[in-house]
Amino acid sequence: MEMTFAMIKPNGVSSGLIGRILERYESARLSVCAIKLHQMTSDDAKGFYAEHVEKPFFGELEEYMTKGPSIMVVLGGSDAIAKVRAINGATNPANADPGTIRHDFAPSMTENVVHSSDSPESAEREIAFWFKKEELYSYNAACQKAGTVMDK
Ligand code: FUP
Repeated sequence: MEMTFAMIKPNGVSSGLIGRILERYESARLSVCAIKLHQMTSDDAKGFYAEHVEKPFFGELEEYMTKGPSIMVVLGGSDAIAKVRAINGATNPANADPGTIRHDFAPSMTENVVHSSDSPESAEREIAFWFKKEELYSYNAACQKAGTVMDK
């Protein structure tokens, strides 16, 4: 079992896609181990996207990510990191396969509706970035590591 961090970005929330997106994750036998609605501040965006702060697209990314609340969610299950990346589709929706969230719902590269961790290291960092230990619940096998993920 593995845990990953996923996010339904502001246009996903404001377009009423929360239910449809979570349905895709849950249908892939992933469990919600933690969840909240949160509007990113500029500091949040700079910290979360630290690797992109110096990139030319960062201004646009920051404006988009801070314009409304996002759903922050920790998903647990077998192969969770790769599964969520596959369900989300390619970063640029123009390259996303039919049936992926970005193909079906994303209008552009910047406003690409969802995010998810790309490695065990980024999952650990991103879960700890958005959640306190007591916000993670270990109620089944898929979320069993939830309570210990931040003990390291
Ligand atoms: P991903 O791992 O799919 O979330 O994508 P990245 O970490 O590479 O990029 C984070 C976000 O920056 C993307 F979701 C969209 C945005 N981005 C751009 O707008 N232009 C780029 O060239 C690269 C990323």
